[in-house]
Amino acid sequence: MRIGISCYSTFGGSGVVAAEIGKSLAAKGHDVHILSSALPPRLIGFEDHVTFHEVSPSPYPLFETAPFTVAFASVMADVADRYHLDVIHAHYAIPHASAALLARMALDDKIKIVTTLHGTDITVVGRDPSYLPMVKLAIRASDAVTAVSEYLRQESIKTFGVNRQIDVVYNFVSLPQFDGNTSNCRVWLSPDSAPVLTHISNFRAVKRVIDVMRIFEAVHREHNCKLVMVGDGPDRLEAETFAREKHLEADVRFTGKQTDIASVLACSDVFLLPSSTESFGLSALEAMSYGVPVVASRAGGIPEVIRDGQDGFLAEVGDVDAMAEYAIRLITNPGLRLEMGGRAKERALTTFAEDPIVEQYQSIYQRVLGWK
Ligand code: GMT
Repeated sequence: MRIGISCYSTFGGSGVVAAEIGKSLAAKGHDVHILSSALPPRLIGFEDHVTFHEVSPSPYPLFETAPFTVAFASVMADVADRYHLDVIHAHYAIPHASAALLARMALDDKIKIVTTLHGTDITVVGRDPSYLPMVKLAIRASDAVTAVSEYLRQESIKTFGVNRQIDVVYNFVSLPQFDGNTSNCRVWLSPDSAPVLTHISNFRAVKRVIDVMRIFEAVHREHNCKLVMVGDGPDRLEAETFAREKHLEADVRFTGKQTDIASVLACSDVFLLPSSTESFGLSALEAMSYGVPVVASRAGGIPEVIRDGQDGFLAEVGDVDAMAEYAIRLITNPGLRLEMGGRAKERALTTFAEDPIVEQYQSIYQRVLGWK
């Protein structure tokens, strides 16, 4: 098949998943074209059968902001026409699904559209009146729609009054298994071999990074430990200020955006994800794949990924005391941490393994094309 994949070039979930799906499909021999405003971080390195197309709207004095959706639709239509694409897979409804519908019109409906809903395109920004009608249209008019969790599928139906099939296709983990010597990165992260707590996100409000800091403050009050904060975003400055004001700086490391999260996760002891909502929580799954137990909020799709008490611990959103208690239980019980981490890794590498999930997408493409 000849497949177009549109996504954000983010370090965060939907851009990661889209790029990894593209690489996996290309490895199966499909012709994959990835469209984004910049090269997605996971697309570094040459991948046979993958072509990247940058979407860069031209400015014009009349435009207050360049019409990104129109520019995206134009590139989609042009690439689909020139490379005879069979299907466009739009990741994150805004604006990729709307752009894909425009491109399909430009191509006289000679292409199929699959839209994957990732999270805040439904639960946060998608509800905003300035986007809601177009998200609703995208769900209704796409040839197939998938959601990354059963939670998100139900939220989509509830929020948009959708009465069409929405397939649940989970995210998968596709990080290299760390074969390095973890003692090296431990020296970097924790010279005194103190336990390492880790958080990775885009530091936006939904991630509740100040709860991460408060959890660490509570644990650190009783036990020597380190906190590694990977990523960047609007709440990073507040988190750094918290560390300074609470005199935690010596034991907290803000790395900024990182492509090599394998090294950090391979040397982590507990992963913290206290988000107010997560349709899935890809960062937690990636931690699990390195045998790192997760302390997270019982929100959104997280309970579909982390089995409470088996792969980690879940607490109510905002319950920092409970999350700190769980983190302390894990860092003071190496046996528990190893046992939970082992179950977490087993679950990550089987239930959320790449091949079966990519084959689900492949099957959906064939279904909408009438090829099966
Ligand atoms: O919606 C966002 O905050 C961004 C989005 C992304 O592009 O990272 O995250 C969503 O998609 C990820 C990949 O499917 C999921 O793992 C995240 O849970 C989801 N974020 C939220 O639902 C808040």
